[in-house]
Amino acid sequence: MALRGPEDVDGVEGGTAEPARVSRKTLEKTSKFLSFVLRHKPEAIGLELDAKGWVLLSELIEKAASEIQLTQALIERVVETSDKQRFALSEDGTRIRANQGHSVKVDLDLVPVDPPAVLYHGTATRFLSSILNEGLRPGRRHHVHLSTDVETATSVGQRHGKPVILTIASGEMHAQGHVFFRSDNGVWLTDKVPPAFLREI
Ligand code: HQG
Repeated sequence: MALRGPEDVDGVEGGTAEPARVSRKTLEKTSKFLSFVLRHKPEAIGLELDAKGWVLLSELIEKAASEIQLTQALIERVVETSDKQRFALSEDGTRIRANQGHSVKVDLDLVPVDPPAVLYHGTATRFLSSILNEGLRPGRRHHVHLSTDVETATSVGQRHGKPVILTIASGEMHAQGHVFFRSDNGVWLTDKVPPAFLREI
């Protein structure tokens, strides 16, 4: 569910210790913190992810306490409202993990899937010549991240500077043996994209 604007302050249900309302700013700050510890640096708060990237909410709340005040209701709210569905709760609601984007080693049980004929990657103009030379590389993440639409790719690219969009001949790559995955939140992933399959829009 997308938030409607800075004035959006939907209520948090349940739990007497909970604030009645939580601001968008709090949701964003919490989401960034969760991305940091669940994707990149769990050890920063002495947390250990299991092999599949999950942690107990109770342990996360306790270990994060010196940095940020979390509650179960706030975490659930962040999971629900994340524009990119960055996080998942376990079926019994006791554990959380990031859906993708990790730099720490985790096994997300990704299953190879046939990609659409074309996918998109948004990047910044300053990376373009290097990318057209070397192809797309995963950097510190596990995979190269690709989108099904130009709009998403543009917002991903904007995070790094002036955006530029590349089309990926994913159907052709797949036919030539490259493996694709789709994360639970709909991001397409592959190990690398050689320059021959890239085109600037
Ligand atoms: C670039 C966000 C030079 C690449 C998004 C990108 C995504 C190269 C940057 C997710 C290169 C890496 C990932 C090469 C790639 N030479 N630059 N050969 N190959 N690059 O942040 O794809 O909001 O690690 O183009 O939605 O931007 O965090 O990857 O610009 O799904 O949830 O190196 O992060 O999700 O940057 O974004 P990143 P990304 P969240």
